Amino acid sequence: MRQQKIVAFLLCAIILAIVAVTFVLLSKTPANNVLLSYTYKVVKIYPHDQNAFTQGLAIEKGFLYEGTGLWGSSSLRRVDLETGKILQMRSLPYEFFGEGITIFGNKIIQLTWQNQIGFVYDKQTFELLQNFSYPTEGWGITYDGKHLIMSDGTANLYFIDPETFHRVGQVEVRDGNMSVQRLNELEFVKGDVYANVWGEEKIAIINPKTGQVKGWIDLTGICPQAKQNPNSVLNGIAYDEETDRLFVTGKLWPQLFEIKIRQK
Ligand SMILES: [Ca+2]
Repeated sequence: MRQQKIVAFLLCAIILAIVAVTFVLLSKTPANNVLLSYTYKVVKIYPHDQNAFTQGLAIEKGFLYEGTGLWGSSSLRRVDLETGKILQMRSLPYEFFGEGITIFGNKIIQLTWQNQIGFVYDKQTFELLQNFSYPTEGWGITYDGKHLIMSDGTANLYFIDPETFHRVGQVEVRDGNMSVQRLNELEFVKGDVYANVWGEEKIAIINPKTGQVKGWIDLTGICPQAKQNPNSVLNGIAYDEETDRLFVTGKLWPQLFEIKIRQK
């Protein structure tokens, strides 16, 4: 009888220990998260205008669309992917510092940095169709098929109705419990938002529903020819849904890269 009690006591102790260890492990693991690390393989290198201060990048039917920044040299461009040749360009007035761009149907949307004004253009002619305003800075923008998704240099992503330009939601982007600041150029890729983080050679892969970072793409050293200029940083992601190709470039980079990502 005494032996049975000891065995029962030991069993209870073991079960309690297992429960306690499981609880500790779970409490240290961010919600539903296995953070994935990716590296890259360059598939092809294309020429890129090394005077383009790239702030927004998109691709459709083999044409690159690029928004550039700086006062006095901000522009919207249609670029031939293979040659890097500028096929069409619209310059912004001097007082506007261009930021992210995205394609929405037969329109192109372009943000400005501190002007709090976005521009809507006809995709073919680059004719200015309308302006809209927003209450923060403008950094990156992409389109998920339903909403425009915008960054403003903080850890927030804002969801915007593409017809009314009203904000209809926002999420804070977090890596585990840490908020991820300085979100910059964006791209919607197969249900996720890819985001450049300003000043870093890595891209966050974000679940736009929760804001949780699912993984990081480490692009360290991808452009050895980048100018020795602190402003010449990775910024520009374009995904071609039709051909499942991913492109990246940077501000003032002489090259644009088609990459495949793979888990480390
Ligand atoms: Ca983009």
